[in-house]
Amino acid sequence: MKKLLLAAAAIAFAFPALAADLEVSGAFIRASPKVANSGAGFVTIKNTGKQDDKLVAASANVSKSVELHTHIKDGEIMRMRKVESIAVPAGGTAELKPGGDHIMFIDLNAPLKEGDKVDVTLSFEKGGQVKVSVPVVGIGAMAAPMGMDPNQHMQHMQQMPNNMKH
Ligand SMILES: [Cu+2]
Repeated sequence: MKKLLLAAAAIAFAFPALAADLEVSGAFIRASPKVANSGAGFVTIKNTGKQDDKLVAASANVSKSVELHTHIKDGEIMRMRKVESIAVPAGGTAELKPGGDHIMFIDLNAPLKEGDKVDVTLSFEKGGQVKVSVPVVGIGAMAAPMGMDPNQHMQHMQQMPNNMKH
Protein backbone atom coordinates (compact mmCIF):
# COMPACT_ATOMS: atom_id res chain seq x y z
CA MET A 1 0.00 0.00 0.00
CA LYS A 2 2.81 2.33 0.94
CA LYS A 3 4.62 1.56 -2.30
CA LEU A 4 1.52 2.37 -4.27
CA LEU A 5 1.18 5.74 -2.58
CA LEU A 6 4.80 6.55 -3.30
CA ALA A 7 4.32 5.62 -6.94
CA ALA A 8 1.25 7.82 -7.12
CA ALA A 9 3.15 10.68 -5.52
CA ALA A 10 6.00 10.26 -8.01
CA ILE A 11 3.58 10.45 -10.90
CA ALA A 12 1.87 13.50 -9.46
CA PHE A 13 5.25 15.14 -9.09
CA ALA A 14 6.31 14.33 -12.63
CA PHE A 15 3.08 15.66 -14.11
CA PRO A 16 1.90 18.50 -11.90
CA ALA A 17 -0.87 19.34 -14.33
CA LEU A 18 -2.45 17.24 -17.01
CA ALA A 19 -3.72 18.16 -20.41
CA ALA A 20 -6.90 16.49 -19.17
CA ASP A 21 -7.40 19.57 -16.99
CA LEU A 22 -7.64 21.72 -20.08
CA GLU A 23 -10.85 21.82 -22.06
CA VAL A 24 -10.44 23.31 -25.50
CA SER A 25 -13.60 24.36 -27.32
CA GLY A 26 -15.02 26.72 -29.92
CA ALA A 27 -11.85 26.87 -32.00
CA PHE A 28 -11.99 28.55 -35.38
CA ILE A 29 -9.69 30.16 -37.88
CA ARG A 30 -10.81 32.86 -40.24
CA ALA A 31 -10.39 32.21 -43.93
CA SER A 32 -7.74 34.54 -45.29
CA PRO A 33 -8.13 36.75 -48.34
CA LYS A 34 -5.97 35.55 -51.26
CA VAL A 35 -3.63 38.52 -50.89
CA ALA A 36 -3.10 38.07 -47.16
CA ASN A 37 -0.13 36.14 -45.88
CA SER A 38 -1.27 35.77 -42.32
CA GLY A 39 -4.33 34.47 -40.54
CA ALA A 40 -5.79 34.44 -37.06
CA GLY A 41 -7.13 31.61 -34.95
CA PHE A 42 -9.33 31.68 -31.87
CA VAL A 43 -10.16 29.17 -29.16
CA THR A 44 -11.58 28.92 -25.67
CA ILE A 45 -9.46 27.12 -23.09
CA LYS A 46 -10.93 26.14 -19.75
CA ASN A 47 -8.66 25.05 -16.91
CA THR A 48 -10.58 22.65 -14.68
CA GLY A 49 -7.44 21.86 -12.67
CA LYS A 50 -6.11 23.33 -9.47
CA GLN A 51 -2.97 24.88 -10.92
CA ASP A 52 -2.57 27.99 -12.99
CA ASP A 53 -1.34 27.24 -16.47
CA LYS A 54 -0.27 29.20 -19.51
CA LEU A 55 -0.51 28.74 -23.23
CA VAL A 56 3.13 29.21 -24.23
CA ALA A 57 3.13 28.28 -27.92
CA ALA A 58 1.05 27.08 -30.81
CA SER A 59 2.18 25.28 -33.92
CA ALA A 60 0.66 24.23 -37.24
CA ASN A 61 2.01 23.36 -40.65
CA VAL A 62 -0.01 25.97 -42.55
CA SER A 63 2.48 28.78 -42.05
CA LYS A 64 6.16 29.38 -41.55
CA SER A 65 5.64 30.64 -38.04
CA VAL A 66 2.90 30.76 -35.45
CA GLU A 67 2.81 33.43 -32.75
CA LEU A 68 0.62 34.24 -29.79
CA HIS A 69 -0.80 37.74 -30.12
CA THR A 70 -2.94 40.14 -28.19
CA HIS A 71 -4.56 43.45 -29.05
CA ILE A 72 -3.84 46.69 -27.30
CA LYS A 73 -5.87 49.83 -27.77
CA ASP A 74 -3.70 52.65 -28.99
CA GLY A 75 -5.97 55.69 -29.01
CA GLU A 76 -8.82 54.63 -31.30
CA ILE A 77 -6.80 52.00 -33.10
CA MET A 78 -6.41 48.37 -32.08
CA ARG A 79 -2.87 47.15 -32.56
CA MET A 80 -1.56 43.63 -32.32
CA ARG A 81 1.38 42.70 -30.21
CA LYS A 82 3.23 39.42 -29.81
CA VAL A 83 3.02 37.93 -26.32
CA GLU A 84 5.12 35.20 -24.71
CA SER A 85 2.16 33.44 -23.15
CA ILE A 86 -1.56 33.60 -22.46
CA ALA A 87 -2.65 32.85 -18.89
CA VAL A 88 -5.13 30.05 -18.22
CA PRO A 89 -5.78 30.40 -14.47
CA ALA A 90 -6.88 27.46 -12.32
CA GLY A 91 -10.65 27.21 -12.50
CA GLY A 92 -10.65 29.93 -15.12
CA THR A 93 -10.98 30.34 -18.85
CA ALA A 94 -8.80 31.94 -21.50
CA GLU A 95 -10.92 33.18 -24.34
CA LEU A 96 -9.03 33.88 -27.54
CA LYS A 97 -11.41 35.93 -29.64
CA PRO A 98 -11.50 38.58 -32.35
CA GLY A 99 -10.28 41.87 -30.93
CA GLY A 100 -8.40 40.13 -28.11
CA ASP A 101 -5.87 37.38 -27.72
CA HIS A 102 -5.36 35.20 -30.78
CA ILE A 103 -3.08 32.75 -32.51
CA MET A 104 -1.39 34.31 -35.52
CA PHE A 105 -0.33 32.21 -38.48
CA ILE A 106 2.40 34.17 -40.22
CA ASP A 107 3.68 33.57 -43.76
CA LEU A 108 0.94 31.22 -44.87
CA ASN A 109 1.99 28.43 -47.20
CA ALA A 110 -1.39 28.77 -48.93
CA PRO A 111 -4.55 30.81 -48.30
CA LEU A 112 -6.74 29.44 -45.50
CA LYS A 113 -9.92 28.29 -47.23
CA GLU A 114 -13.37 28.09 -45.71
CA GLY A 115 -14.21 24.46 -44.97
CA ASP A 116 -10.59 23.42 -44.42
CA LYS A 117 -9.42 22.02 -41.11
CA VAL A 118 -6.09 22.94 -39.60
CA ASP A 119 -4.34 20.75 -37.06
CA VAL A 120 -3.06 23.06 -34.36
CA THR A 121 -0.93 21.93 -31.43
CA LEU A 122 -1.27 24.08 -28.33
CA SER A 123 1.61 23.87 -25.87
CA PHE A 124 0.99 24.62 -22.22
CA GLU A 125 3.57 25.32 -19.58
CA LYS A 126 2.24 22.62 -17.28
CA GLY A 127 -0.43 20.78 -19.22
CA GLY A 128 1.81 19.77 -22.12
CA GLN A 129 0.45 19.61 -25.62
CA VAL A 130 -3.15 19.61 -26.75
CA LYS A 131 -3.96 18.93 -30.40
CA VAL A 132 -7.01 20.56 -31.92
CA SER A 133 -8.49 20.23 -35.37
CA VAL A 134 -9.60 23.76 -36.12
CA PRO A 135 -12.21 24.55 -38.78
CA VAL A 136 -11.67 27.47 -41.12
CA VAL A 137 -14.74 29.70 -41.27
CA GLY A 138 -15.68 32.36 -43.82
CA ILE A 139 -13.76 35.60 -43.97
CA GLY A 140 -16.80 37.61 -42.94
CA ALA A 141 -18.41 34.99 -40.71
CA MET A 142 -16.86 36.10 -37.47
CA ALA A 143 -15.32 39.36 -38.56
CA ALA A 144 -17.72 41.44 -36.56
CA PRO A 145 -19.10 39.57 -33.57
CA MET A 146 -21.68 41.24 -31.40
CA GLY A 147 -20.62 44.49 -29.85
CA MET A 148 -17.54 44.89 -32.00
CA ASP A 149 -16.92 47.72 -34.39
CA PRO A 150 -17.10 46.20 -37.88
CA ASN A 151 -14.20 48.41 -38.95
CA GLN A 152 -11.97 47.10 -36.21
CA HIS A 153 -10.96 44.04 -38.15
CA MET A 154 -9.77 46.13 -41.07
CA GLN A 155 -7.76 48.33 -38.77
CA HIS A 156 -6.31 45.20 -37.28
CA MET A 157 -5.32 43.91 -40.70
CA GLN A 158 -3.73 47.20 -41.62
CA GLN A 159 -1.39 46.92 -38.68
CA MET A 160 0.34 44.02 -40.37
CA PRO A 161 2.47 45.78 -42.97
CA ASN A 162 2.63 42.93 -45.46
CA ASN A 163 -0.75 41.51 -44.67
CA MET A 164 -2.85 43.26 -47.29
CA LYS A 165 -0.90 44.06 -50.39
CA HIS A 166 -3.55 45.91 -52.36
CU1 LIG B 1 -2.18 39.02 -34.67
